Amino acid sequence: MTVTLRHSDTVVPGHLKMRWILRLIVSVTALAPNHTWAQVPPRYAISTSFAVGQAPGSVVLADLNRDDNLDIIVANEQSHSLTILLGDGIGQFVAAPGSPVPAGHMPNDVAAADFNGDGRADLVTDGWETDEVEILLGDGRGGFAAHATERVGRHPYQRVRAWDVNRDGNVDIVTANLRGAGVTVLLGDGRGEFQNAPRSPFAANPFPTALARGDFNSDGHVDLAVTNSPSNSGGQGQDGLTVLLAEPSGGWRSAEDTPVPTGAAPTQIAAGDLDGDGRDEIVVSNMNSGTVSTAPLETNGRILIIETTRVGRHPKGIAIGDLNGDRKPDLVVANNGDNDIAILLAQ
Ligand SMILES: [Ca+2]
Ligand SMILES: [Ca+2]
Ligand SMILES: [Ca+2]
Ligand SMILES: [Ca+2]
Repeated sequence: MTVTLRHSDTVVPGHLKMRWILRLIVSVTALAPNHTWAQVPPRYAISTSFAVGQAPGSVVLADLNRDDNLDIIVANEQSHSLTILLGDGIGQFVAAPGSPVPAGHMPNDVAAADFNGDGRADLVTDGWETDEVEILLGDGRGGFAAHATERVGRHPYQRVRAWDVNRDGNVDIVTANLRGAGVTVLLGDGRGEFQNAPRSPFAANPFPTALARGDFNSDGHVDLAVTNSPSNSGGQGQDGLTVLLAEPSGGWRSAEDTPVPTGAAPTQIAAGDLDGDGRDEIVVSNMNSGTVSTAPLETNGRILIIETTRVGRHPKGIAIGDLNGDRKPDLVVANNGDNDIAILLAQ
């Protein structure tokens, strides 16, 4: 592991009451001695490799057969199928009966949740070409059967998520529609059926590429945030961030003056309460700027963009969590162009 102490690239926005210092860049290939402050990342060895379908895209972990061992779902875009691998809890996997499971047309992303309330995990996949999501119901043993398709916006590519967005106890489905300039919300009835939320899809500006949820104005309703990345999608428009605020009557409306410009090619997004003020903030990785932006919603409803710090080349994946046990949320960013990750510890 190589550990490089970088300059303190801090931001101290007055009302954010928070600063991050880019503390270390962790390369996953070697180990540097005598750095007690740097947690040594786990080392990995490939235990087994499994053949899956063609052009596997997303991979998701869930316990599909209720044995408390995590199982693996892989979306095979070019084989139009899902590979289901059942885990034994000690690192070995076997293909579930019926795997690979046919799944729509060009599934790229997949999410697992119980859509029909039988306690068994179900799946939803996106369909790049058909502008649909496909819902597959689980049998609790790792098998899945096609249940329904639901039309969403154009090219729901790579972003299908399952949450209870309206907090009625039933899991819903959300897609960001890359070429539909919108977000589709399908409300579940808890019995496996879905219907578009009133007024869905919700306008979310051109080329939404990534999706996160949070309560950005602390009104108790789940809001949505998407990155808009026309520069990275062969399109026209403003790279930036769009926040869709939940309306008490249902539905979402975009916050004022969106998309708010971020760095270049905002690619991934995460949300969480970064500063402990009870409202969630948004973080975005700007792939072509090499930076991360932080975005709180101000009390006047406007989004403030703070381009926090340089993290590396082509940052993509971003995640929030308390990495050092001080109860402050830290950030991890995957630098696609550097083959390393940046860890930003909250100060
Ligand atoms: Ca399992
Ligand atoms: Ca189920
Ligand atoms: Ca719901
Ligand atoms: Ca809200």
